Amino acid sequence: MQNNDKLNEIVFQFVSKDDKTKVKPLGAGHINDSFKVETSDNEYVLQRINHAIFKDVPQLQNNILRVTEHVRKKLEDKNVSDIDRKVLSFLPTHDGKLYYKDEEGNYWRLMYFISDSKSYDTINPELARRAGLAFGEFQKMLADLSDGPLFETIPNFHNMEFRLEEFKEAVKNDKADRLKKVSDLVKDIEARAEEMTKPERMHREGLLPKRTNHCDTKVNNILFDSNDQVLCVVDLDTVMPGYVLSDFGDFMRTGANTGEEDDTNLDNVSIDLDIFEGYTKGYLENAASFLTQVEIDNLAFGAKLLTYMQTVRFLTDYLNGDTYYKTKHKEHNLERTLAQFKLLTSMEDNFDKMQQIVADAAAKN
Ligand code: GN1
Ligand code: MG
Repeated sequence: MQNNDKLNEIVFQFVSKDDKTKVKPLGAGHINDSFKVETSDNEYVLQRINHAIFKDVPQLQNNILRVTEHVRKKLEDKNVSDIDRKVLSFLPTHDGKLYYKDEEGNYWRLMYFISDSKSYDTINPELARRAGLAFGEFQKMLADLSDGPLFETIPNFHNMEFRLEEFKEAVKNDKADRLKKVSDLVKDIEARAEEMTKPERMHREGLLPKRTNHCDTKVNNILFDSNDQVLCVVDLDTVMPGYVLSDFGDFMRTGANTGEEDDTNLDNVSIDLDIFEGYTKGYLENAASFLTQVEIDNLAFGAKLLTYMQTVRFLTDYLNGDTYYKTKHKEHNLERTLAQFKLLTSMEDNFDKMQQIVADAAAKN
């Protein structure tokens, strides 16, 4: 971890030198490192961008600039109040760049901290409905982004065929000598591969469009104000073309889980149908107008898919010896895998109900 002098020096690439700067760690992301920065007159979030994962930082930051400027313009056109708390804004460096590259080759960025905001890891159905409205609105606002599609910051990010290729490679190489511990799970994953690669086939057949998606719609990527009204959608690294069922599904994977993402007590883990319903209602209220029937029919499937995908991604990383996700201990990726797989089986058991909830909500819009 960087020491404070070093972090201050990085902050001063973006703002003028200040004796009162305080920097402390922030958040629980699995990829980037985040810090809260307080100066005499402002609060910021400083992030070290993981460039082993986001390989083209200039393009990544350019995407984020396009997205935030577009959203800001939409909010201005609607005369929304308090816009600075409703869309992120990033500071350029003194020489006008959207990131700073230090001597060690690390990439950094600085954005304003959204004041009096909070995020939740566990929510209730009403907050889920508000989150659904927010992510629906987010997709809607970005539907007419000018200058063509966004850059794919991680190629094939939510492409299940690609994720299975990576997984097969990891099984074949068994780099960390862990395969023998997980051979049953490997079979469980293989048994579902055909079903889970359906979106890619549908896309090739012209049945499923790509739209500008958030691609990391975790429940804690929504900021609420002190009255529990949604302020802002954050974590824009992966905003890029994708299937809407992915964004819908990733929220359910995180927000509609009665347990934790890495819960070691699997009895805690199951699909919360009330949260599922709350989010679905909110989401469709804003999104039904631009979705096709095929997209709507596949939303509930998206919840299974993203949970399966995360199972595969955690297990792949476990087999590779923990090279992608930050881990707290050496079995962490396996614990995450097992919890995600348990959630998947709970969704499978409740799939008819999930489909019915989507159909009922769609009928009202
Ligand atoms: C990562 O860093 P974080 O928590 O925002 C990952 C997501 C996964 C998630 C698993 C770039 O997101 O795709 O769904 O962990 N982001 C990247 O919780 O891989
Ligand atoms: Mg993220």
